[in-house]
Amino acid sequence: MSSVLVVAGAVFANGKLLIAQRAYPPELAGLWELPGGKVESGETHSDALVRELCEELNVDVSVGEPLSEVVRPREGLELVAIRARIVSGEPRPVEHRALRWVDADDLIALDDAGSVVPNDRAWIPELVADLRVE
Ligand code: DCP
Repeated sequence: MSSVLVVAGAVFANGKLLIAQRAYPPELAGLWELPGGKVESGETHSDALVRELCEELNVDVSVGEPLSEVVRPREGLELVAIRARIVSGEPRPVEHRALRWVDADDLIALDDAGSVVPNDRAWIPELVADLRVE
């Protein structure tokens, strides 16, 4: 049985975190996430994140350290979030409904409102801690 690994980018700039609003599937549409996608065979996590953020945001990123929380919502699915910074390009919502730069309070408010993709909620404490020191 093959398992699916998803990498998601925690992109920081100017003291804020970039989040993206999903357009699909219907049960996730309108909710905010760290942008990313599935690691393809032969790719490292870092390769996959660079490719996904190029495809989804049209930016080049440099990849940093992963968050410590690995999300395993069910057997065969694992999500890893990795810190990244934009090297070139201005992010555009190529596949998402919208993009937003948030500070710690914005992120907490979105979570309290039930507007964060369920799998990504586990990363919020670590993201908030990072934002507080950005
Ligand atoms: N996912 C998530 N949180 C994220 C990113 C993804 O919970 N921050 C989930 C949603 C999907 C799965 O991971 O169930 C794969 O995400 P995408 O659809 O964004 O990934 P791809 O772009 O690789 O998939 P596809 O090309 O199939 O649309």
